[in-house]
Amino acid sequence: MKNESNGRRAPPRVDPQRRRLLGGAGLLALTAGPVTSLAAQMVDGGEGVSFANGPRPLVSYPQKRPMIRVHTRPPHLETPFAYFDEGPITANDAFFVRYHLASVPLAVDLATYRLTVKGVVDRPLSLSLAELKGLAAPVEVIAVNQCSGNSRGFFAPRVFGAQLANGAMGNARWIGVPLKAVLERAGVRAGARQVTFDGLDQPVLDSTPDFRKALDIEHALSGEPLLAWSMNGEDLPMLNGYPLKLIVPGYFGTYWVKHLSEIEVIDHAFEGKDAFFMTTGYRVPDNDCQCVAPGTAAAKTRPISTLPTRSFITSVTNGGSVQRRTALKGIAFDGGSGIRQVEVSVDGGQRWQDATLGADLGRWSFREWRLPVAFEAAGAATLMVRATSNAGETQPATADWNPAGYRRHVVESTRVTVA
Ligand SMILES: Nc1nc2c(c(=O)[nH]1)N[C@H]1C(S)=C(S)[C@@H](COP(=O)(O)O)O[C@H]1N2
Ligand SMILES: [Mo]
Repeated sequence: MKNESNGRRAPPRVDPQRRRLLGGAGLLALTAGPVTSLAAQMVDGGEGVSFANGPRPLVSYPQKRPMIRVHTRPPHLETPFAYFDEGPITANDAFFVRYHLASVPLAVDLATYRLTVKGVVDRPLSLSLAELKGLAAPVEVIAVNQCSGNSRGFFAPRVFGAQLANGAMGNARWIGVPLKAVLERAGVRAGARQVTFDGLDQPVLDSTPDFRKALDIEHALSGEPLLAWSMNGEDLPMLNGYPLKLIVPGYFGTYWVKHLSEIEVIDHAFEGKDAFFMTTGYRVPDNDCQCVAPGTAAAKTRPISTLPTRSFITSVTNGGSVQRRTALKGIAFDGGSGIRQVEVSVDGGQRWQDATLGADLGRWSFREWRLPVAFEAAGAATLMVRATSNAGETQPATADWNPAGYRRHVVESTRVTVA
């Protein structure tokens, strides 16, 4: 993208009366005009040509600015990277969208919507959204939702799956009630082992597994997971899980079940056809690095869990240009210890300088960083950024590999031209 301000152009506006109701036609509509011209600019800037599949078009969906189309059925939208330079909170209309099942809710009627809680509990519950909101004092958390496959398109050798760049992540302020409070109201019985979560979206064919996730009972009762109805001070956008979403701070987005409608406490490890996204999908090699030699399979796997430490430059993207003296800016995050240090190199990794960290929005949040830099000469330069968490975890210089293309966390390089 040539100009940062282009990223804010022509956000598709939604008629407020349709906020909770996405017409089928609207959902599938690809608009011409501003979106198309913005797409042309993105291709110029390099973001659209990162992958062998060629340029990735921008599309318009209700409640969203132009987003990168990964696929349409079900909707899978990536955030254009330039949007991350607006600050450490990702706007609702810029937040990425991921679904697995083609039958996604286009409307939810709060008059009939219920969250049910069942299984090995003393008192099964059926709660309206209003009843849920009144069940306990609301809590607020700022946390990163990142897809396991974020940045998969950069894996070498390439792997199957959506060829994502770095925009399948976002950071928002969530308000809801602790999952723990809801489970305690239902009364978890002795012998409970896991808690499963299901949303309103459905497979089209009976033979397709439903999208359901499970957390261990200790994690579910830890006080960290939240049942949230508010995102950055507004109702959740429909495509991000209206009216209720499970927030699992520090964990990959796959656990953050959208349109949450059913919670079941079970006395065994989740299994069966509808456990597919726990027992087959979203698994990583069961070893310390969660990685294997490129091209090989893991002997043993386990469910993916927490976010590794990552950092990005947001003020300039790959293929962009910078002045001889410029202020670099970006974001860093980890799986919940918080960011201790961010280092930046403007000479391809030979020398590193400490960046200044921005406001601390909590240990689950993006942490902004800034650094004024001076280049010795005009021409090509490689910028790098490396974060270290409070837990002492830093980013590797070379990428590790796993067959599903999950958890990319290598030090990223941004190639720029110094004017
Ligand atoms: N109901 C439902 N919830 C879901 C999914 C889904 O397919 N259905 N996908 C999960 C995955 S893999 C991700 S990465 C996040 C994406 O959240 P978002 O679409 O709000 O950005 O939603 C999660 N929750
Ligand atoms: Mo995901």
